[in-house]
Amino acid sequence: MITLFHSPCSRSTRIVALLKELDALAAVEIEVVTIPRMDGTGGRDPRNPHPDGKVPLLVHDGAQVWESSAIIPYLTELFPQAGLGIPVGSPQRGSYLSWLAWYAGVVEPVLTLKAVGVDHPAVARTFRTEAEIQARLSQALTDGPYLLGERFTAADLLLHSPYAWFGKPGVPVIDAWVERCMDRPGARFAAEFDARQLAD
Ligand SMILES: N[C@@H](CCC(=O)N[C@@H](CS)C(=O)NCC(=O)O)C(=O)O
Repeated sequence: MITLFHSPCSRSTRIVALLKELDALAAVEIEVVTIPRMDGTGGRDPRNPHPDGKVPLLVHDGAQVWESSAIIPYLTELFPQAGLGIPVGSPQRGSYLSWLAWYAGVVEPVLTLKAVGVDHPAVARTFRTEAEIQARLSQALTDGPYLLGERFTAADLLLHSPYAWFGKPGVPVIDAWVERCMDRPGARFAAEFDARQLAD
């Protein structure tokens, strides 16, 4: 049994989008839970077994998988027929894994700290800057519509997601890529799914 612990309009929304892209919605139960929100609403949900009370959390036959950058390759490998991951042996495998790890290790801290107004030289020295993130994405997107070329992969699904929340950065090549990713069936499904949850 596979369960995704999800809270609407959060980082787990991208995992709902991934399940749709993988055609795996029938195989994964989505458990909607509450989380403490930045505006003071919500709260930790006792039904959510995540050690920090966060979402997303995937539980597969009792084993927990946490962190989006782990959950995403876990699911693309469990449901490989959709072709959203890059398999072992492919020349693009290293690049694919690097994008996922770079998201967790660099993109999320830099964009989150910027969003809350933290600006310290040590942050730039350790992680680099938003401008450098944009330069890296722009460089990758000059070779094709997606990070790994012609095909949308789970790396695009993860890497574009902060711009889906915070807004497009105003860099034409990145903005166009974010729009392409937001226009995918997965992103559209997840937005409708969350809107239904919030309306209930
Ligand atoms: N790096 C984690 C971040 C998870 C995370 O911070 N999720 C937020 C929702 S957007 C959360 O659950 N916050 C509740 C809390 O901090 O207690 C991932 O990408 O999966």
